[in-house]
Amino acid sequence: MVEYAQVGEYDVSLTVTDQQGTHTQTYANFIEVKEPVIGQLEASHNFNGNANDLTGNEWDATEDGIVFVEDDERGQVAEFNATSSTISNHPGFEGSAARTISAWIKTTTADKVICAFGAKSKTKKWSFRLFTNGKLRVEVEGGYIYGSTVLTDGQWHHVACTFEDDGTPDVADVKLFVDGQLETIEARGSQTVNTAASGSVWIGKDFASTRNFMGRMDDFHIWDRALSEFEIAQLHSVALGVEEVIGDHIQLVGDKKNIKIENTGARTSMKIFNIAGTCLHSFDMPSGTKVVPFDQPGIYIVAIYGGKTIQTKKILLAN
Ligand SMILES: [Ca+2]
Ligand SMILES: [Ca+2]
Repeated sequence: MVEYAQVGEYDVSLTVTDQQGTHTQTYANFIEVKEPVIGQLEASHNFNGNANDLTGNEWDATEDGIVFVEDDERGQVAEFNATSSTISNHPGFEGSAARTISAWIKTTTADKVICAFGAKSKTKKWSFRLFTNGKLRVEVEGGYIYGSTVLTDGQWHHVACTFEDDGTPDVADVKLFVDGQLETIEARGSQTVNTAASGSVWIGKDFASTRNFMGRMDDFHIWDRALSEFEIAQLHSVALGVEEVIGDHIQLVGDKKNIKIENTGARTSMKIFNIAGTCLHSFDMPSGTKVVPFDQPGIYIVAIYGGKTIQTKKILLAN
């Protein structure tokens, strides 16, 4: 394995020698070493009995009429009744700042809002919602983009929008995701993204009083960068918790910047990845307890290798 101490581009040379002589071919800038991608999870609301932010960033939300109920599939979730909402202390994003919003939703009612911030004037709004046709939509006032999957089927769906300034920040650049997959875009109406400062993020409402969310919501996340398709797929595919059991013998507990692993079974091997898929730790785990430290809070994926099977769990670490 070759290790690079610094980010940058590196040439690769290949030298072949035989009886005829030696030939070297060099490929310029063949390897690009990038900064590791870090999961900048800004706010995380699991709605387990309250709307507090679990990241430790203290973006707790004010509950305005929502209730917390036990859902058969997802445990404790928030229930919205079309007049309720939640107002996060998170200030949202200004201008063309990168962003990702993700959540689980379950609803039968179209034309409702998942989250919004900014101001109701051209280019200044950010409303992430279900359009009148039940499809996932982002609009900025004067421009929009929407997907092709109807989400008002009364089933749980993972939804996300990501945005990154490509030099010409436009709502047409937004990526939408349903159940971990990039959405096929059905329609877009171009408009600049220049979100106004609003000081808070509304969860379950925007500037139209008829659009308060109706249904259930869980695991609402705000990230200060555009997550990749791979990361969104990870968010969707693996359940998230601060305590998880893997198989009969492995217990994981997320405790601030540590994951504590308890193994009451035989030796096994484990890997821990960040949400971008970079392997951060790889080790054999004998029977006993091990505490694995991390530099920062975020979502980490723990994989246990036993024979031909791999089991994975996602652990949220708070500040
Ligand atoms: Ca929950
Ligand atoms: Ca653009």
